[in-house]
Amino acid sequence: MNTETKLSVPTIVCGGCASGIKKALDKVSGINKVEVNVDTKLVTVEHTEEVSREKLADVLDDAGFPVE
Ligand SMILES: [Cu+2]
Repeated sequence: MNTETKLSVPTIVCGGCASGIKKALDKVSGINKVEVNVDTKLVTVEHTEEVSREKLADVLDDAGFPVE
């Protein structure tokens, strides 16, 4: 089963941020799709139910993009 989680990341300002976020989340197993919207500063992640919102927030935090 796939779940979708949206995370608000205020520090996203450009495409470089977007690819940094995608790169960081790519390393996490159970993630199927990552969309980063630079305008709305929203990260949309499609993932299995084993991946928690906390896990996603931790990964983004470690990559330098704290979740609001
Ligand atoms: Cu950037």
